[in-house]
Amino acid sequence: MISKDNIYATAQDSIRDFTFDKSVVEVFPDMIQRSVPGYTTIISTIGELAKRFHQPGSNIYDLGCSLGAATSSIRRALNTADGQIIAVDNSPDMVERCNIHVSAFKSKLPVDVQLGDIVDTPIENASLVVLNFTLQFIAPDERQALLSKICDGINPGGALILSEKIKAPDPLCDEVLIDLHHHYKRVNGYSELEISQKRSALENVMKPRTLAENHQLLKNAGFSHSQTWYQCFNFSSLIAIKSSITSDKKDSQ
Ligand code: GEK
Repeated sequence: MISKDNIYATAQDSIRDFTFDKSVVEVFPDMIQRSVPGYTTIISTIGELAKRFHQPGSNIYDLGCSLGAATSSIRRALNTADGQIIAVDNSPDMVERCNIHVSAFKSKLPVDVQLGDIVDTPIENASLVVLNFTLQFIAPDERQALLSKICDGINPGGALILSEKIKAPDPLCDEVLIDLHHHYKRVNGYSELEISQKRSALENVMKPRTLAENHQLLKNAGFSHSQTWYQCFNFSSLIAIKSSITSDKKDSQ
């Protein structure tokens, strides 16, 4: 049974910075479903993209895996034992629950769920890396190095799926996107109090950038191709592909 997210339903004297603790883990599937427009579409498309980019014997990384929704989608899509998924999260509560979900899902494709900071996770022999709404929680000045490390660890022809909350470069348009997102949350049953308390809790921990800034980070990292394949309001998902021609990285600089 999915527990309902009512973490911010009652007025709090002071709003603590948002953390992925036990109380969040309990309600996470409901929270992300009611807060992120297109989450279901993005999760199922990650499976489709895994079919396209998986290379036999390679690693697939799910970085900031939470409860393993992207991992499960990939395992549903790839009926193979030839490779493995490495799923990483730095929240011990998430990792503990993710392990339970992974064990309950029967699939040939093995999964190694690791507790760790994705900034320090080695990436090697990767055909697909998934950052599904995780980069936004990494300090802005650490994002370029992380994406460069990911690109270096991806095999030629492999890909990164980068889903992010974004901001619009034009302040008035950004306000429109934020209002549309708040309307989405209201329609999904969140009150004004919940919306505003959650917004305060995320203010210091989630730092969205524009789509153009994210594409630039991908290009600087060495991805020769990138495309926004999904956007609804201020939520987006990008696909970045490492060229199968190894000289491409030098050419694009
Ligand atoms: C999904 N991808 O359902 N290292 C490792 N994990 C981190 C780090 C870090 N430095 N920072 C944050 N996290 C998932 C949803 S949620 C997005 C991802 C959201 C983890 C954090 O613990 C949390 O589990 C996840 O990134 C972000 O497809 O809640 O908006």
